Amino acid sequence: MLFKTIKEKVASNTRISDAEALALFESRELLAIGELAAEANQRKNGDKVYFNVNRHINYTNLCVNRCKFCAFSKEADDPGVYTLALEQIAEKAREASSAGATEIHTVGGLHPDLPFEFYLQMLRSIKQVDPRLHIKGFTAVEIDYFSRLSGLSIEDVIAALKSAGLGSLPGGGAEILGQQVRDQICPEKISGARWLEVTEKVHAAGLRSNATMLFGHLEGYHDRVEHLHLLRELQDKTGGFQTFIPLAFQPDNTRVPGAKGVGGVDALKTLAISRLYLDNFQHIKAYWVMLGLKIAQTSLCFGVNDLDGTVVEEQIGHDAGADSPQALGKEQIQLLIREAGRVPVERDTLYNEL
Ligand code: V47
Ligand code: SF4
Repeated sequence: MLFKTIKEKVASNTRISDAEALALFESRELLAIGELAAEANQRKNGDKVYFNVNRHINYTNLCVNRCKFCAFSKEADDPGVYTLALEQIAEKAREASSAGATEIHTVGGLHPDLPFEFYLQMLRSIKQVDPRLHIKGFTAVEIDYFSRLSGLSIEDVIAALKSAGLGSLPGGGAEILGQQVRDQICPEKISGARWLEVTEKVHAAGLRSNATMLFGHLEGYHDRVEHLHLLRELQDKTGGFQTFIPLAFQPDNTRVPGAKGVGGVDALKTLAISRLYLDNFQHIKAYWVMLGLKIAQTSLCFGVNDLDGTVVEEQIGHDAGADSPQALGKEQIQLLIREAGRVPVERDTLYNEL
C-alpha cells in the first residue's frame, strides 16, 4: 500500500509526507525504494549524471569547537595542527587551475584568532590566481563565526565575502538540524535554527548553497525526517539550495558513543529517500569520499544524479578513517558513471554544462 501510494505520488509530482518518509526509512524494501527514487530522478534529470573538476582546500584544522563526530579539528598545541598561509592557498589554487579545475571548495575550523580580513584576502588571492575559479566556500557555521569575530551583521559579512570573490556556499555544518541530537554531537556549534537562518540570508543575498545531513551516528530515523522537513520548508521559501548531500558518518578517531559507521543498505536507502522526499531539490549528490566508490556508483541506480568532483586533497573524512582515495581523475569519474549506464556531464558549480 505504502509503495503504491508513493508510486502514484511520484507519477503525479505530489509530495510525500513526513509519515511516509518515516515508513520508508523503517521499511526493509530497499530495492522498491530505489526503483521509485530512480524513477523520480529520471523525470527530473534523465540519464545525466553531473560531476565537476574541483579541489578542496581546508585552510586550517585549528578550531574553537570540539564536535564529537569530528576527527579533523585540533587544539593549538596538538600535533598535526596547521593553518595555511595565503601563499600556500594561492599555490594550491594555481595547481588546481593548471589541472583544469573550475571550483575551489574551501572550508576550515573556527580559528581562534585569524582576523576577518584573512578570509577576504584568501578569496582575493584565489581569484588573483585565476578569476575563472568559482569559490564555493565557508559554511553557515563559519559565516556566523565571522560575524561574531568582526562585529559585522550576517548580511554585511556575506556582502564583504561576495565582493571579495565568494561564489556560493557548500552544505556543511547542518549535521542533524534537530537540537536534541545537536546537543549530544556538537553542543558548541550554532543551533539548527541558526544554521537555517544564516542560510536564508545567504540565499537572500543571491548566493546559492548546498545542504548536507550527517547520518549514521546516534540520530533516529525521525531525526532524519525532521532534518529533511526543515530543508524542504526553507527551499520552498528561498529556492536557493542547489544540491542535497547526505554524508555517511566515518567513526574513526571520533567521540560519538556507540557509533559504528554506515552500511551500504542504510546509505542507499537514505540517498533514495532524500530524492523522494526533497521534491524541490534538483540534485542529490553522492559524496564518494564518505560513501566509498562502490556505494557511490551504485547509488546512481537509487535516485542520485551527482558524483561531486575530483576533490584532490581531502582531510575531514580521511582523518575519520574514510578508506576512499584522496582524489579521482576526471576519467575515473566518467567511467564510474558510464559503467552505471548513465551519461557523464561535467558541470561548473552552478550546474552549467561544460
Ligand atoms: O559539516 C565531519 C562532515 C562536513 C565527519 O556542499 C563528517 O558540495 C562524516 O559539507 N564523518 C563537511 N562526515 C563536508 C561537506 C561537503 C562535502 C562535500 C561536498 C559538499 C558540497 C559539502 O563533513 C561537516 C560535517 O557534517 N563531517 N566529520 C565524519 N567523521
Ligand atoms: Fe570545528 Fe567544524 Fe570540526 Fe565542529 S565539525 S569541530 S566546527 S572543524
